[in-house]
Amino acid sequence: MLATPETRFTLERLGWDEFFAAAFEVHAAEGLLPGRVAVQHGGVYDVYTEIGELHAEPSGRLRHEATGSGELPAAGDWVAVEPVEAGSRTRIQAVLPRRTVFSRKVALGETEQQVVAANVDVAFLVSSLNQDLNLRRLERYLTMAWESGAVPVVVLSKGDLVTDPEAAVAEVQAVAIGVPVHVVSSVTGAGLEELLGYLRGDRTGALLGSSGVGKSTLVNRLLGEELLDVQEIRSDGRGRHTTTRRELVPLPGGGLLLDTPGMRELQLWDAGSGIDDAFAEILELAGRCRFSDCAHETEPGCAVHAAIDRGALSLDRLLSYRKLQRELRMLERRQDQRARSEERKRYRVQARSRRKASW
Ligand SMILES: Nc1nc2c(ncn2[C@@H]2O[C@H](COP(=O)(O)OP(=O)(O)OP(=O)(O)O)[C@@H](O)[C@H]2O)c(=O)[nH]1
Ligand SMILES: [Mg+2]
Ligand SMILES: [Zn+2]
Repeated sequence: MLATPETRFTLERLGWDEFFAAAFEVHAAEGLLPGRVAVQHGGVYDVYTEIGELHAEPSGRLRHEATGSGELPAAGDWVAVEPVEAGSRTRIQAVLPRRTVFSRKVALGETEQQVVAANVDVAFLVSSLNQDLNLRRLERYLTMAWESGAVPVVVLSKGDLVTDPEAAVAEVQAVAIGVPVHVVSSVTGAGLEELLGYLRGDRTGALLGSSGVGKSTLVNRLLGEELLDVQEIRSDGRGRHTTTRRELVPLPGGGLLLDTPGMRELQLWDAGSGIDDAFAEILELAGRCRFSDCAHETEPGCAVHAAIDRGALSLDRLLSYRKLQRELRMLERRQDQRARSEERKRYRVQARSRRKASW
């Protein structure tokens, strides 16, 4: 069911809980309304609220004080808006702290954060079974998912196109250690119930993966007949409904799915511990190397290389780990530089408002 101004959802149905309620208290005191961002298009946001769906723009202050696009609202964010009539335009005054955030770097060589999905509980990492499964790309997604704070689940899509997915599942399991792997098909419906299981209790799942792997088809399928209605002639004969684009959609049976556009390049953003989770077995092996500062190159007594020699670890995986590590170190250095220039910007903004206040 798509939200229209007449469609209202309770906050709980949208994933609201004590964490957000506590963060919202100060805004409630200002008479603001909580809402959750369904999608952003050209600087305007569609926001689900208890009074219906609103169109909102960030207030001048919010825009002004944001030090980067990462601080502006994104799909999945909880925001504080000025209360207005349902269906009309309003302003977003604040973005509530994010419980989880899936970010990437905007493009190679830049240090701008792009928030792909906010407040996601479960990150469905989708790869299609009919194309070449790219394990290295999956490792990248896993690193980002762990870093986001969401729980990763691997989804192998288009199961109807392969007769024996078992080999692919085994390959994936070897790099997605401890992560559930599901084979699904939007054509036959196989495996879809299992995915819904992760969203019980109105949790939010995001679909992440390359273009064409079937993310949007999966959302449509899980939305069921209600969405198909949208593409049919309206009963009052006034022509077609225009299908409104949404990224975050409440599912009929509970829970929400956040569809993301396919990403051509997935540059890491956070230089945190996600990589340690994604490559936990390498870290574990490293703990058994003779030298505590072993670089796993040519050192004697290297447990990582011993594991490669006996076939317990693939060399490709070690190389992939190194590549991501290098990328993160480089990013960290750039972010440090950027942090310093942001500090200066903040200082200027504060100095300006102090001047204003003294007028
Ligand atoms: N055989 C088969 N085809 C599928 C399945 N799911 C999706 N497709 C087809 O795959 C193509 C791409 O599907 P989309 O859902 O648009 O893929 P997407 O991941 O949303 O792509 P982007 O929006 O570009 O990121 C379409 O032609 C779908 O019909 C499936 O389970 N089986
Ligand atoms: Mg899509
Ligand atoms: Zn070593």
